Amino acid sequence: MKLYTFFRSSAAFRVRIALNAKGLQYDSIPKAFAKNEHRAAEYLQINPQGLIPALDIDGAVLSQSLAIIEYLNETHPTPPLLPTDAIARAQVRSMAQAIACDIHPVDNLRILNYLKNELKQDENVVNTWYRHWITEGFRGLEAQAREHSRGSRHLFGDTLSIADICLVPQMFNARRFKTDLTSFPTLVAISTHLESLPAFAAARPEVQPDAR
Ligand SMILES: N[C@@H](CCC(=O)N[C@@H](CS)C(=O)NCC(=O)O)C(=O)O
Repeated sequence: MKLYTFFRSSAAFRVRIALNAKGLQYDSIPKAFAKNEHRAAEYLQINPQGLIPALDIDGAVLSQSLAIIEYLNETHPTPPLLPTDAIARAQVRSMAQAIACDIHPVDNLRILNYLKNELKQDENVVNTWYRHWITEGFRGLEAQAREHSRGSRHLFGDTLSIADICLVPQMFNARRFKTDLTSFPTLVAISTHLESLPAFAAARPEVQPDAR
């Protein structure tokens, strides 16, 4: 398998965690955002959405991190990343999507670039925007975590899920942009535990080959 990735891409970070959790080997093909390699014609032929990540499985290319992770989960069921109970499964997806569909898209690089370059907003405004949407999203997620987490080690119950896989990269971004996390002690505790697990540690941006 070939993963089109960028060390700081949080959507690629999610897929790296899932691949590691499933014990799957893959080759990293970095695409540098600073050089706009994710918008180059060569990459658009691979992933017409022009976003990172994409996963090439023997010539079949998948895009969208949650679609990729669900594919990996279906084809490599151990360890499971979704509960068997349908209600629980929907609750896990709700938490994963609160991050992947509500927080992450409005803080994406192309949005920040549009604010900066087209709307002429300065760095202070852009960073305030960034933190605002994390804070908004984390507020609801903290309440869901308090309800569903058992022991503040995972977002749902006491096993790994796609919600955990979305949380750690988002927490990484929150810290990078110096978001005040004092209102989110459950999320911080869960993320701290998850970050200590080998699958998460090996997926961290700073240890990726293209980070050096
Ligand atoms: N919903 C997509 C989001 C993918 C995405 O936005 N990736 C970011 C990096 S985390 C990207 O490629 N950004 C490039 C840009 O905004 O120009 C997914 O989950 O895969």
